[in-house]
Amino acid sequence: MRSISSIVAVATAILAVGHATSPPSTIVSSPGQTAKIPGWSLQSVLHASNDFTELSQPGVNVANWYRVSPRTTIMAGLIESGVYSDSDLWFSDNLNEIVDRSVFDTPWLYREEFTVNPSAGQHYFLVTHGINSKADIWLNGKKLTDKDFQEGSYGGHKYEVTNFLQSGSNAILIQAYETNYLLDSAMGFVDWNPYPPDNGTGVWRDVEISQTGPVSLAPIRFIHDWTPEKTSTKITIKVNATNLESHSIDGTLTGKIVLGSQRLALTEPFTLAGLEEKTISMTGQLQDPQIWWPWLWGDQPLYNVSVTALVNNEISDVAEPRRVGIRYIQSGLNKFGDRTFSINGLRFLPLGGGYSPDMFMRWDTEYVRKKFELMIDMGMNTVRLEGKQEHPELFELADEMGLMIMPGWECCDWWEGWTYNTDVPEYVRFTDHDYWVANYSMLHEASMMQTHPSVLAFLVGSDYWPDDRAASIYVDALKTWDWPNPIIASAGELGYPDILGLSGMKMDGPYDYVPPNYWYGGQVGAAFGFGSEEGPGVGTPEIRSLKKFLSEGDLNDLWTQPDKGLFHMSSDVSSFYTRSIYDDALWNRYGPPKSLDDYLLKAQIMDYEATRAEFEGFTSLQDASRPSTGVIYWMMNSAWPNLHWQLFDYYLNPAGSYFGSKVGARPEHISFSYDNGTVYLINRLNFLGKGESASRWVTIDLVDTAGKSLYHQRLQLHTRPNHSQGIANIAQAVNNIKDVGFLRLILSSDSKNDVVLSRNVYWLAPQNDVLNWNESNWFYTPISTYADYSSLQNLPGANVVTTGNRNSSSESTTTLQVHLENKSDIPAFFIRLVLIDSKTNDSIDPPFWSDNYVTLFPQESVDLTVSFNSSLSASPAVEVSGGNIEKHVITV
Ligand SMILES: *[C@@H]1O[C@H](CO)[C@@H](O)[C@H](O)[C@H]1NC(C)=O
Ligand SMILES: *[C@@H]1O[C@H](CO)[C@@H](O)[C@H](O)[C@H]1NC(C)=O
Ligand SMILES: *[C@@H]1O[C@H](CO)[C@@H](O)[C@H](O)[C@H]1NC(C)=O
Ligand SMILES: *[C@@H]1O[C@H](CO)[C@@H](O)[C@H](O)[C@H]1NC(C)=O
Ligand SMILES: *[C@@H]1O[C@H](CO)[C@@H](O)[C@H](O)[C@H]1NC(C)=O
Ligand SMILES: *[C@@H]1O[C@H](CO)[C@@H](O)[C@H](O)[C@H]1NC(C)=O
Ligand SMILES: *[C@@H]1O[C@H](CO)[C@@H](O)[C@H](O)[C@H]1NC(C)=O
Ligand SMILES: *[C@@H]1O[C@H](CO)[C@@H](O)[C@H](O)[C@H]1NC(C)=O
Ligand SMILES: CC(=O)N[C@H]1CO[C@H](CO)[C@@H](O)[C@@H]1O
Repeated sequence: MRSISSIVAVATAILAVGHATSPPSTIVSSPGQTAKIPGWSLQSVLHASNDFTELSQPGVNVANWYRVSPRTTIMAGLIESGVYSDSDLWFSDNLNEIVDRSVFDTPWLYREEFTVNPSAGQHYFLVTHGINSKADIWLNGKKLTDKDFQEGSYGGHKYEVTNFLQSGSNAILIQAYETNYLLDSAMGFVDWNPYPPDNGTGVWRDVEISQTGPVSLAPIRFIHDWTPEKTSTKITIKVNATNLESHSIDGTLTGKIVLGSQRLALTEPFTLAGLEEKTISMTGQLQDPQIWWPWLWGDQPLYNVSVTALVNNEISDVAEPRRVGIRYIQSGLNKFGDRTFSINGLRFLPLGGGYSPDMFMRWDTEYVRKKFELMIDMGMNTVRLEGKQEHPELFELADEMGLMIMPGWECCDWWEGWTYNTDVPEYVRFTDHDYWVANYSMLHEASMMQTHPSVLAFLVGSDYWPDDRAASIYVDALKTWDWPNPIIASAGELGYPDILGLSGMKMDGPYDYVPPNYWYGGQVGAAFGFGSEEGPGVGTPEIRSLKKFLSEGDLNDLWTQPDKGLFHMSSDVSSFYTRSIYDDALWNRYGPPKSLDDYLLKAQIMDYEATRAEFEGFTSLQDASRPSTGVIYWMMNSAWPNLHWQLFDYYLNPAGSYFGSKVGARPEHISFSYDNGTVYLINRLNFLGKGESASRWVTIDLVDTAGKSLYHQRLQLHTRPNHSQGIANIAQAVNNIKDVGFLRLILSSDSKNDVVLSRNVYWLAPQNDVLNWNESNWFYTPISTYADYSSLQNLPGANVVTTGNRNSSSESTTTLQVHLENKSDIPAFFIRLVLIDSKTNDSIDPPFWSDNYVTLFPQESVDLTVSFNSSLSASPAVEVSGGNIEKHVITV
């Protein structure tokens, strides 16, 4: 530890230099301004002075501390500073090996200096939005708050600091205390992945400084009374204003709501008694409001809202600018007690995935934008956040892109410390203080989310429901913020608080492998009701991604040690540390792998059919006698390079699970029920004339492995928006399959099949997998007899001619067209196309394929397109490989 006297000596020298250069600019300089602390110096208490009075004064030399970005957990800061690198940390089991964990058992310090020039009548605030897991904050040698108040990942507070500041340099010092997921209000990873070595400790969200006049404003609340069919809506903006002076103050609140030429100006005079806080409302009428829709159904018009408090005709404060959307959400339980949603009066079937942040909570707007683009490309419409609410930008992205967000609290740790929760240790129980933290967390997150049209509902519990005391705290906090959306007790149905009632959401698994016919089985997690988190446990990355994080030994284990615990699966305390259940199915259904390549091909085939069946199950049965009402795939993506529970990998490469989902979630689609041979016509579009129907043609073909036709049928029929209907049953034809048959369903809008809306190919065995439903547990249903697809290994080779050309290029996006032609009389099975850079042989991620992992019938040809960000490669190529074709590369 360095001595204080040397710190002071160096500091003096630095100040002297400071005087010689131009004075630093002020962080805020007029009322209504808010600025983020632009970065931090970061150090462990083990390597810093313990005299915080001194350390939190301006001028201290912290040149040998780490210099990090404004939102940075300790691990994120150490990576940013080059102590660790992603590629090293992620490789093999390095995360367990190379990190010095001893430094995370004690607090860390975040320090920064900023300049203000306060004068009389001005007020200054320090605003936090959550620090992991709790913190003391010092300003200019004085303690502002301590860890019993500034507590929780979502504990945001606004501190008046006027009396702490001085003209010129000011210093802020934050001591962030180590996080224990079971005892602290934080963001745990449960069984998702190994825990970050620092448990996410640190200043993970922004810290801001704001300046106001005598009256300050809180964030706004946006309320409207629009319901479908109304051509005009009442708009109300509410905001809490606080008089910071001890005498009464008169002022005016002004608001502007702007979208293109639509503009609503609001104004409201106010009087505040000394030190009074009160809600001020402004109301106006908006003619012909532009309505916000989920992406599949319409546009996402967003109105800019700005609100200013004027005192003596001068700006006293400006509320944080927000963009709002006008839409109408309803939710309830149907007669089976299943959760339903409608948006703008239309039945809404949530199809989505569970979101994971980066393991070190690093926020990258462009990375998340790409995740959302991939979701939309797959046909998904909903993102579930289980306890990882990230930042306002996530909601802004969703607002702009038309994705619905289902935020909520997390399971299995502090957040569910209820007396009846037997899944956490008995010492994990809410104290009075924990209820207090929960209240502040809910208030803060409500303030962040209230204005966002993308928010579908808030889940105040995950596996367990909050007890009555916590439930009423959450509900009151949400109501305080005029929460306009459904509030749901939990993501499961173990129990519920009276104030909220049943959730109507099931959490019965699966989380591990189940075969495609599972989803039609009418039991446990099958496609009926609302599945809040479920999936067949798949998501195997392709080889180029695997090589980035697995050693030769790990890669070898993957196909030779099917029961081995693997570091890149879930955490080692979970039921998902091995791939045993999945591998059993792979070995039995597709035959023992002969090589890593063979294993990965079979894994992609399994992943594809598994995710396709889940989404087809939930979409085809939306009008069944007990309808499916929504499903959240477990999980959409991973916190780190992972081997399962994802629809695209950490590097944004899509593989089998992605393209299976993309087919299964097509808005207009034709699908096959593995269970009883029904062919379904699926329509999730709501706009096709709202209830009108349109003419469609369906072509059904079944061939054997030699390409010989076993069945052919052509139907003309009508599709109805927002409906799924059984249109044929081909169970008898499927019974004629000897070893494996190929079923192709084509849906087109014209008699010549020129406009194909959906093309969908299945490989089918004579016997389905047999599920042992009675042995179902919370994470899967065992298979007692496996379907036999092993003859797919012996398909004769098919001759597929592949050509590519550059379809279009712009500065931002390049689109390639790939033509595939099967010149053979036999099917060409499971052709996977990988977009690569021809110079580096790396994959170009993310690629947006119109379709991929396709199976071609004899003599069939298809045209596919792929688009990617032009900056990623100037020399793209496509690697072609698959079931029964030779691997080759075509340059484009
Ligand atoms: C992280 O939290 C777990 C409890 O979930 C605890 O056992 C562990 O000690 C914590 N790690 C640190 C560095 O505090
Ligand atoms: C709305 O605000 C954004 C910035 O938040 C700005 O880019 C945009 O031009 C504004 N739109 C209108 C219609 O004022
Ligand atoms: C606004 O102020 C009133 C009066 O102090 C208070 O009851 C209410 O909880 C505040 N609302 C918000 C959203 O902070
Ligand atoms: C939650 O916090 C708000 C704001 O401080 C307060 O008005 C309310 O009484 C608190 N609720 C409970 C149950 O403590
Ligand atoms: C097939 O199963 C669905 C439910 O999954 C059922 O509605 C339908 O009647 C069944 N059809 C036949 C022909 O058994
Ligand atoms: C969508 O289908 C449901 C169930 O059949 C029906 O209640 C609803 O009115 C339909 N909505 C539209 C817009 O067709
Ligand atoms: C499953 O359990 C039910 C109810 O206990 C029983 O009726 C049925 O025979 C069982 N099925 C099998 C295959 O064991
Ligand atoms: C690009 O591909 C699309 C879809 O196949 C096609 O309609 C379009 O004509 C192609 N454009 C060019 C320039 O080749
Ligand atoms: C290599 C191969 O399978 N070639 C076949 C391609 O398709 C044509 C047309 O069916 C056959 O004649 C070839 O034998």
